[in-house]
Amino acid sequence: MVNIDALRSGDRKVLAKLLTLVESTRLEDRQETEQILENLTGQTGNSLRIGITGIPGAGKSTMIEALGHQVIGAGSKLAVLAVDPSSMISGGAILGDKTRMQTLALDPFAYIRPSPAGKSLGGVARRTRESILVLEAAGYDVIFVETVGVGQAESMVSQMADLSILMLLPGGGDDLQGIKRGVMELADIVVINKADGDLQKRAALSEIDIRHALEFMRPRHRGWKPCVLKTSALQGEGVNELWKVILEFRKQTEQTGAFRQNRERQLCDWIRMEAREMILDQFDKDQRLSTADSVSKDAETSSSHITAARKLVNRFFELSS
Ligand SMILES: Nc1nc2c(ncn2[C@@H]2O[C@H](COP(=O)(O)OP(=O)(O)OP(=O)(O)O)[C@@H](O)[C@H]2O)c(=O)[nH]1
Ligand SMILES: [Mg+2]
Repeated sequence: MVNIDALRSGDRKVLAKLLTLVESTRLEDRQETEQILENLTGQTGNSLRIGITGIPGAGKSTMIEALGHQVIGAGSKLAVLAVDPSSMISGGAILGDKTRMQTLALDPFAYIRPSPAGKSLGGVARRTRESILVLEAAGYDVIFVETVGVGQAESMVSQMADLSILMLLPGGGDDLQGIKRGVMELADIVVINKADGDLQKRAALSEIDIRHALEFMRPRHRGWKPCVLKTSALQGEGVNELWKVILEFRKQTEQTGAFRQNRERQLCDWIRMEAREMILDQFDKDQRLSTADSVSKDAETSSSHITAARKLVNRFFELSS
């Protein structure tokens, strides 16, 4: 059993062990994880959860590292969860991140956790959410969830973050780098990174384009209008400003109540998702429903596969009531 007191007092070994447990899909580990999460209730929820998404190489990790030093300098503890949903396909390109955030990885007030490949987006989402809770119980007050943008990933992150940062590269032109409108709509702050050297001019053009595009978008949180910022994570330019905007977001949305509302909505969605998983799990496990005999009997006695499926559902609910 994991020692929760040690977790709270900042024992990194215990933290790593617990995160490994959360990531495990073995049944016994799952049961232990659920027990531990029960015991953590009341000690979670106290962090600022920041999602940061963008194409590979946009500079997400470099930015987190630059912001990280500010966060730690201001007396906070920072954690980074590097989630790579594309690892389901590619085998995990993001794992190099730990080495990229080198100085942060050495800081005793920072904790960086690259996420191993997951089988499904749902599994990755659950694990990331639960890891956030564990990190909060361990006293981390700012948690970054870094993920490569692959369409669904942005929406997954926005379902667990208090605010979402979308990181773009200077593009120019009006195509917005093929960024789909839906992805922009999920951002509270858009950052145009690598606004340095030869790219400065293009970054300025991109900023105009994006500011214009954002004007026509519906804000996600009451009291917050999505904004755009130019940065150079590498040279540390615009990093202070970005942190200020992040704090301003928190202040504004706390004042309007949108911050709390967002958390409540996320919790409700999460509960529904878990419930759905539980139902599916029970359905799949129930031998009485999975025997070919019973299903083929339904098929024989039904006018169509839809009627047969409905019979199966009814039997499931009868058996589980
Ligand atoms: N010129 C310039 N290069 C940058 C800047 N930020 C990051 N880079 C470089 O871009 C490359 C990718 O940076 P990362 O921070 O690893 O990018 P990432 O978005 O985390 O990449 P993935 O995790 O692979 O998706 C590195 O070589 C960085 O040094 C910047 O502001 N300006
Ligand atoms: Mg990265």
